[in-house]
Amino acid sequence: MKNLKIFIIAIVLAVFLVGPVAVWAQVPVIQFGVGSGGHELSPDEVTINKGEAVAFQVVGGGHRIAVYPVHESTTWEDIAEDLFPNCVELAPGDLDGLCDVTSRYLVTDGQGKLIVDTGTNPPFPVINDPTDRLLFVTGLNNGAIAAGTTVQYTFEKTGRFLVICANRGHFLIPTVDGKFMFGFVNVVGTNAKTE
Ligand SMILES: [Cu+2]
Repeated sequence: MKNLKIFIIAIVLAVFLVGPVAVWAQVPVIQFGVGSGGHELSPDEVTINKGEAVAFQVVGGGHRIAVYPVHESTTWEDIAEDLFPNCVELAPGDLDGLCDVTSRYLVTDGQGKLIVDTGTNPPFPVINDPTDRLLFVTGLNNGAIAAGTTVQYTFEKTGRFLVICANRGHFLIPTVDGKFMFGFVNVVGTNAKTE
């Protein structure tokens, strides 16, 4: 009888101590809008299993979230090279002065496939290319998502996915650190994740 009591107490403790930790560990959080200028993702790349979710925690204002599939070979540079050359460096490290956010940018992946067509502004103040887009989250009338909002999205297919802020200024203009407001989610087959 005493052993049974200890056994039950042990089970209850195990559920309380281990259960919640296991649940929290399943959904990686990407902070959406941190770093220099509040225009970076942190971390800017995560790997999950198919059928698992990522939580985008929106920090600060002005952000919209869009997700597009890209070829698995796609690097950070493959995306940035379609944005960066259109900006003029005002001073060493200061790249955000004369970037042209009104022009049309065609963003291609590691295989040269068109991923995001930004269109021009006007008429597109927000990047709104629906082709192959998996997720598009904005506030009312394409306005900004309220700061403090967490958007959780479950990835049902394996592959590599580009996550951008669909605010033209945030995506197209590099920060003083030379970063842009985009990142990647890698989705691997169930239980193939190595970490
Ligand atoms: Cu943003």
